[in-house]
Amino acid sequence: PKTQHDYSNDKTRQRLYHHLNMTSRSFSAVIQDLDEELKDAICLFYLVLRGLDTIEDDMTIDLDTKLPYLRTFHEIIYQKGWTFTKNGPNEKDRQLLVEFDAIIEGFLQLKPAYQTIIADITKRMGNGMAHYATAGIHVETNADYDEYCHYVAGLVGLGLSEMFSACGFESPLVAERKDLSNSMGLFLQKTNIARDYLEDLRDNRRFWPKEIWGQYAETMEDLVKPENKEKALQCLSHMIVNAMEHIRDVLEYLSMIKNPSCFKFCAIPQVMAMATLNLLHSNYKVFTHENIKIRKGETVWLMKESDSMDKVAAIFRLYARQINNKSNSLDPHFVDIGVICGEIEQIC
Ligand code: PS7
Ligand code: MN
Ligand code: MN
Ligand code: MN
Ligand code: MN
Ligand code: MN
Repeated sequence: PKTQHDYSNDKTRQRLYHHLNMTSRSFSAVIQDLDEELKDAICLFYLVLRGLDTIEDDMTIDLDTKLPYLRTFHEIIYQKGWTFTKNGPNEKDRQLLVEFDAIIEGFLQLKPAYQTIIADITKRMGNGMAHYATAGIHVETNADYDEYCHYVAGLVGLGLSEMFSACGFESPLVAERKDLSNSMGLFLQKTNIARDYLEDLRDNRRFWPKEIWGQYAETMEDLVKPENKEKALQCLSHMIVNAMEHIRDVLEYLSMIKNPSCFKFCAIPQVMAMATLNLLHSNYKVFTHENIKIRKGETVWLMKESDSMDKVAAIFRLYARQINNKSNSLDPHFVDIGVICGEIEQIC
């Protein structure tokens, strides 16, 4: 409970949570349920990175303009009054950047320890994004794929773990396990990249590594050709196995988290990713429809159930079984998927 009532501060907060609601479907609720000590810091962490990602995603900004913004975004967040109006009118989160002075104002009111964590992660993410946005540089190998996902999502896991340990809600061990924190982000990002095949390709963005798709087609866009349907589904299974490799780490990380509000915040996006992988597996819609999503009712159920390790483990087991049941025995990844799904049932 607040002891002081500062109305100007309330107005700043109101604007922040307005932007959070406008820019995130899934994160808005879980962030607002965090304990007071972390809520504003994580809300601002989200909004700063959402601003950075909006610049990365905007394919209407030429590279000579985009790359310097990405590389200096960690300095921009200290510049009171800064706004950005150069991005394309159709960019989904344009308004966040147009009113970015509100985010900066909130950021500057955070405890310095949280500001430092956010600025450090923003610097590393922005430079990583700039590297992969550079003309002629693409995600080619599986190592590139892990590196790109580390920049855009693994680093978020590292920063969040530092916040959990810094505020005393979690043991210092959580921040020390950078490997597990990284996997928390990679599992989410790889699921997102598998799902967004068509959307990203339409925007001329290619995140599926050539080391994987090259085993199934001559070019990445060839996967959508009807005559390549079987190969496309095999390639998709390969991407799903690659993502599922992070589940062991995800479950180990979640079993370290003791604070109930941190636990739900961490667990909900992970169970939603697992439900999404189940929806994607053997589903040709990945190559024909954009924006495949789990049902609203399923999301509501997952958000309600994800409040203990036992229940989260049960959810992972449930989807592992469904994924395994859907596998086609002629798929070259039939055995790999069976092994990982079997392992999930063992661990939990
Ligand atoms: C600070 C909560 C909990 C230890 C904006 C949460 C976009 C998958 O690419 O819109 O637009 O299709 O679905 C989130 C680890 C990051 C990783 C990354 C910041 C979990 C900028 C989420 C989120 C670490 C780069 C989803 C990474 O966006 O995708 C905070 C622990 C932002 C987390 C992006 C993707 C997030 C993502 P897209 P989405
Ligand atoms: Mn992006
Ligand atoms: Mn994005
Ligand atoms: Mn995406
Ligand atoms: Mn999205
Ligand atoms: Mn798009």
